Amino acid sequence: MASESFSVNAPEFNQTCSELTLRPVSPAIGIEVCGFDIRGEHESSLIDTLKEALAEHCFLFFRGQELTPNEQVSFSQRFGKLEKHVLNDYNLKDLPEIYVLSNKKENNGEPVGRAGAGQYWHTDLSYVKNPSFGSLLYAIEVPPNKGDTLFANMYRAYDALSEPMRDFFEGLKVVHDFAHTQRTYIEPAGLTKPASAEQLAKTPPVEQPLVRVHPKTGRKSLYVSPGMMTQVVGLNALESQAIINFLVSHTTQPEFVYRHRWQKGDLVFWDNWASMHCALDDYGPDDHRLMHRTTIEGQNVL
Ligand SMILES: O=C(O)CCC(=O)C(=O)O
Repeated sequence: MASESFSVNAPEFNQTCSELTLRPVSPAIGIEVCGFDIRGEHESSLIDTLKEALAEHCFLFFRGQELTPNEQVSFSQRFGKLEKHVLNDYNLKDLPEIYVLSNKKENNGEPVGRAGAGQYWHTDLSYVKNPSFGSLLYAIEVPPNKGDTLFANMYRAYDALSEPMRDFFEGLKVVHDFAHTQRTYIEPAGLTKPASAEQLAKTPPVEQPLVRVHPKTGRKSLYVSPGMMTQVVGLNALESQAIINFLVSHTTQPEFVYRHRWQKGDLVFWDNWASMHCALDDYGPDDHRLMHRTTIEGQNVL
């Protein structure tokens, strides 16, 4: 069969919609919101519908968007107050709510954004006391057929546990530490400059519950961020590492995971409380990738 006859995405992903349509992206996670222009004036009832779909399915995506940074910020603010990322060198100077992820360089050699971000399983800002509720990532430039992102559904991961394991996990806390991420992933990769002492001082280790109840759905999920977790509180080092290893292998099972193949103009919105994600490191310096992220605070939302 000629290769032209293959279609990578399910055909319905590429069909436009004459009216607003919400349709599942995969059995694991996600809803595609089709027939929706982010730039429009949106009734609160419509925003509420999106909030509900997000809380239930952990991941929304909107294809074919054409957004300025201000338009992305305005839409994101309909869901809550925005964070300014602690790695502030990568926030847009005149609009610091936009955090730039990119492997591109300016003519003077300065990075356009943060290279190699999130190339390990994590959920955003799990290393702060009130972790972010959601993040929106907008694809401005993507290398063809590379640089996909994996998303995993942590409700499903919780639901699949046996009763004794759920009982054991209930009430456990885990230490999440941004400095650990820097030491383990960022510094060895050498793609971006390490966080400064001042930035690390703003992000001391925090304890997070291993099982979270989502305030909107009332459902339990595993709150797991492997790139940031260092210690299960109250367990000895061997026990703690065994539990962390188990959590990584359990939560990343294929049936909980969807792989997003980016197209320019995609806006993806994920719920950080009930999902985690991992950007794939399968492209080189000449495969240009440029994304803008907005991040919603974890307080006073929903
Ligand atoms: O670049 C990506 O695909 C994901 C980046 C990421 O992990 C993040 O923004 O938290």
